[in-house]
Amino acid sequence: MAEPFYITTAISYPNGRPHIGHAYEAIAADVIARFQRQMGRDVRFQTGTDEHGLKMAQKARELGIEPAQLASEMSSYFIDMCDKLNVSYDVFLRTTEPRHHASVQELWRRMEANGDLYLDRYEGWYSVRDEAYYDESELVEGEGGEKLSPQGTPVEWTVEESWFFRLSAYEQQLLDLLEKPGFLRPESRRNEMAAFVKAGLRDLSVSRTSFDWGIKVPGSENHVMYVWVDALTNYLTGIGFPDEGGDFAKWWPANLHLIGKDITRFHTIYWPAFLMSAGLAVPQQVFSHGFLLNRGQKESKSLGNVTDPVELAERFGVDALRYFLLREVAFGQDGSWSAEAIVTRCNAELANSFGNLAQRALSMIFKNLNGAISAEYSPSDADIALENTVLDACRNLLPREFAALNFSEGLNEWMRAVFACNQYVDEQAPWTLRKTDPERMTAVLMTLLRCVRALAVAVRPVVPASADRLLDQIGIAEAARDFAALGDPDWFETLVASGFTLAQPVGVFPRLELPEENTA
Ligand code: ME8
Repeated sequence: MAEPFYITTAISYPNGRPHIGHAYEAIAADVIARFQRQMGRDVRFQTGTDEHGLKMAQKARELGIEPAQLASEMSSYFIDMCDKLNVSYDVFLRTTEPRHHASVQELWRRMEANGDLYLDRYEGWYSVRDEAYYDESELVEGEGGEKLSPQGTPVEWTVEESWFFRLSAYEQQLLDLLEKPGFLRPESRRNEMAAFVKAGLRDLSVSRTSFDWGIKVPGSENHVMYVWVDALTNYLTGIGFPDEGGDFAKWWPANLHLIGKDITRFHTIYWPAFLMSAGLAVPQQVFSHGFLLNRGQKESKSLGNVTDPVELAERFGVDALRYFLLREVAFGQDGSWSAEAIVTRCNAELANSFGNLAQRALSMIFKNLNGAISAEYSPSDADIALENTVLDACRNLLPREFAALNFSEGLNEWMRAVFACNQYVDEQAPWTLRKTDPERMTAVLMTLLRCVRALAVAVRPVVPASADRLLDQIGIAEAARDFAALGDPDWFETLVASGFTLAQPVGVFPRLELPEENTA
C-alpha cells in the first residue's frame, strides 16, 4: 500500500482576485504533490478559500453586496486560477460550506471540554487586514506617527466581550515542538517563532461580538469565532473531521502545510496549541515560503503593479511560468519576477537547452531512421557514461533535492545533465555519421532518446503538460512516467518490441518573446 502524503496550501481570502503570491503558493504546492505522486506516494492535496471574518464583511459592505455573494464570486476566480495553472488539487475547500461549520464547532467543543476556553473582555489592538491581534509592544510607528502592525497594516483599538483560548498554558509544549527538527522550515523562521514564545504567550481572544459574518460559538450565539480558528480548521474538515475514522485516520496528521512567511505564527503557534487542546496530533511540517516581488517591489493597487497570474500564464505559457518560479526563487526566500527574467530563464533553459536537445534528437530519428526505435547497436563507453550521468541526476540528485523542497537546486542538477547531453551531441556529431557509420549513428540517437525520456520524467512535476507532450511523442505509456519507471531495466526493449515509431516531432518549449512594452 502506498504511503499517504497530505499537503495543504493556505486558504486565500477571496476579498479580491488572486494575485501572483497566490499563484506562487499554489504552483509550489502542486509541484510537491505531483513529485510525491511520481515517487509513488498516495497524495491528498487540499486548497481553498477563507471566506469569513471582518475583512470579508468590510469589503462586502464597501461594494454594497452580501459577504456570501462576494465570497462566491471571488472564490470562483481562485478555482479558475488553480485550473488554468494546472494545479492538481483533490479538494478545494470553502469555509462557508456547512460541513466546515460542523467541523469547527466540534473543535471548539473539544477545546472547551479540555478547560481551555473562558469568557472575558478583550481590550487591545486589532488589524483587520491581517485579521490579527497585536500587543502594544509589537506595534511600529507609521510615517504620520500612526500606530501600525509589524506587517505595516492599520490597527484599531478594540474593546469587546470575548472568549479566550488559554494559549499561555501551551508555552513549554510549543517550545518543544519548535525544537523538533524539521517541524518548521526554513530555520530562520523557527528562531523567530521560538523567540516569540519565549517572550511569554498571552491568552488569545477567539470570538467577536461586533459583527456576525462567521461561525457561531456553540452555546454563545451572539459570538462568532475568530476567523483564524475557523480558517485553520479547514485542514481537518477536508479529510472528514469530526469523523475520525476512514479518511481522517488515513491523512491526519498532515505531512506538510505550505504557507507564506507572514502567517507563520498562526500555523506554528496557534494551530498546534488548538490541536493539542483538542487532543489531536500536530502537523508533521510547516514550510513558510518567501514573498514574490515584482522587480523587487511588493505588488499593490496604489503602485499600480498588480499582476493577474492567469494573464501572465497566458502570455508566457503555464509551464514556463511554473518553471521560472521554482527555478528562479530559492525556496523559502523572497524572490523577484519580471517579464525579462521569465523570458531569459525559460529561453536559456527550456527552449534552447532542453527543448532544442529533444527536438534535435527526435528529428534526427524521424529523418534518418524513419522514426524507428532500434536495439540493434552496441553502446560505446561514451554512450554508457552519458546515460549514467543522466540517470543519476533524474533518479537520485533531483529527487533528493525535491524531497527536501530545494527546487532550484534540484533543477540545477537536471540542467547539468541537459548540458552533458548537449555536449555529447556536439562531440558525437551524429549528422556526420549517417554515411560513414550508420550503426554508430543509431547508437548515438538511441542514447539521446533514452536520456530525453529520463529528463522528461524528472522535470514532469514542474512542467507537466510539456513533459507529457514530449513523452507522448516517444511512446512512453502514462503509467511509466514515474520515478520507479526510471529504474525499469526492460523499458527500452519493451518499447522496441511494441513496434512504436516516432512521428514528425513537434517542439514543446517555444522560444518566448518579450512583450512590446518591455523591448523599448
Ligand atoms: O493569509 N508572495 O490569506 P491570503 C508569496 N486567509 N506569497 C504570498 C504573497 C506574496 N506576495 N502574498 C500573500 C491568508 N502570500 C489567510 C490564510 S490559512 C488557514 C488562512 C501568501 O489570501 C500568504 O502568505 O492573504 C498565504 O500563505 C497565502 O498567500 C494566502 O494569503
